[in-house]
Amino acid sequence: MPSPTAFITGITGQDGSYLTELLLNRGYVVHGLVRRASLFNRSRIEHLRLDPAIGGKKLFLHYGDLNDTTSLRRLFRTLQPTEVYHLAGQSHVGLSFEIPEATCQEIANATLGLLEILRDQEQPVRFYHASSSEIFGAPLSAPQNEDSALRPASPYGCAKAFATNLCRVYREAYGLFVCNGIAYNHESPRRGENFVTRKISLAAARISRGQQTELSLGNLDAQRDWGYAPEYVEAMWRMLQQPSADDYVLATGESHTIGDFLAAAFGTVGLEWQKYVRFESRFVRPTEPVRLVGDAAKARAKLDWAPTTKMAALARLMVAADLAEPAS
Ligand code: NAP
Ligand code: F7E
Repeated sequence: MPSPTAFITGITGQDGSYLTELLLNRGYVVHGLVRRASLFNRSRIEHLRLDPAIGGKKLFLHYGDLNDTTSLRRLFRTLQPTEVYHLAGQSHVGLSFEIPEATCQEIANATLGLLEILRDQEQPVRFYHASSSEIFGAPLSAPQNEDSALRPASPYGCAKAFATNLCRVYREAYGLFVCNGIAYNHESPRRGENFVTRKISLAAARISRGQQTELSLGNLDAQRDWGYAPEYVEAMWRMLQQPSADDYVLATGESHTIGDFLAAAFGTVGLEWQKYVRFESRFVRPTEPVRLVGDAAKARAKLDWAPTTKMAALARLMVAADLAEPAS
């Protein structure tokens, strides 16, 4: 049997890097889309690319861009993937208020472009779309599940809601195998440094080493359902192994404030966060989801998936990883 072939958009991102490891471990040949940048943007997968048993043998990177459907179409024709994980896009909710057009172009229109390419494939292809809890934005009730109303509260949430609905329409209209993973926040030591959990874990590590004196943050009362990214990519893979395509909420079911995460992270290094955190209004968003907490009962029942790493353990492991990095 030939190895299954996966194509990942967003392979250089947090989730893309963990998913690549998972797929390689399960015998896949993995192809990833990378975009040209003025500085190399592959640090999260460099250990795989430089492994002589993997790079150029089981893992292949291809230049491209979500905005360039011609080259995406060509890649599909050449690679003939059996599974596509569409993870790429502008992923910062706060920044989506500053660059709304680029955000919507990359998330909404680019997903439409990929779905159109998918329609034209001759071989059967299974497609994962990285949807988000941000589609629920200002929810009418908590916890949210796959049937909750879409009430986005940011340009990012609007774009993800559009793409999520489009995936549903293409699944119904054309019988395509398209799944929405409606993921709540998932974090890790590979999280981008301008997301709140990583900002906090880095600050706790640096302050404890005397390399930083304070941490500027916005709204500390916001609540989030935080899980551990490697566990979430397992669910993405399981979705594409099902007999039929569907949508699944991926969440821990627990909600915590930014203050709770601060306490857990700074507690790891024996510091009181209140002494170091200062408010900075530029980190406050024009609108903010109220209480996002997910009900992952369907994923538990159908995918046999349940996240085990909860907020406090997550904070501890992220601070430990940042402490283990050489001081810079
Ligand atoms: P991430 O770390 O920000 O990674 C985003 C990836 O998209 C990177 O590989 C980035 O490339 C790539 N990308 C962005 N714009 C692109 C473009 N125009 N063309 C090609 N590639 C482009 O995000 P993540 O945390 O791994 O999340 C993966 C996906 O899940 C995203 O779509 C995100 O919106 C969604 N999501 C994430 C969470 C979460 O909590 N992590 C929750 C729900 C949904 P560069 O490396 O070159 O920047
Ligand atoms: O913000 C508050 C901020 O940027 C979390 C993405 O993966 O998950 C992520 O989006 C909360 C918000 O993540 C700062 O206002 C306070 O309430 O870490 P974040 P996010 O916006 O929840 C969803 C599910 C995705 O789909 C996204 O792709 O923290 N907050 N002070 C701050 N946030 C940031 N970034 N920086 C601060 O200084």
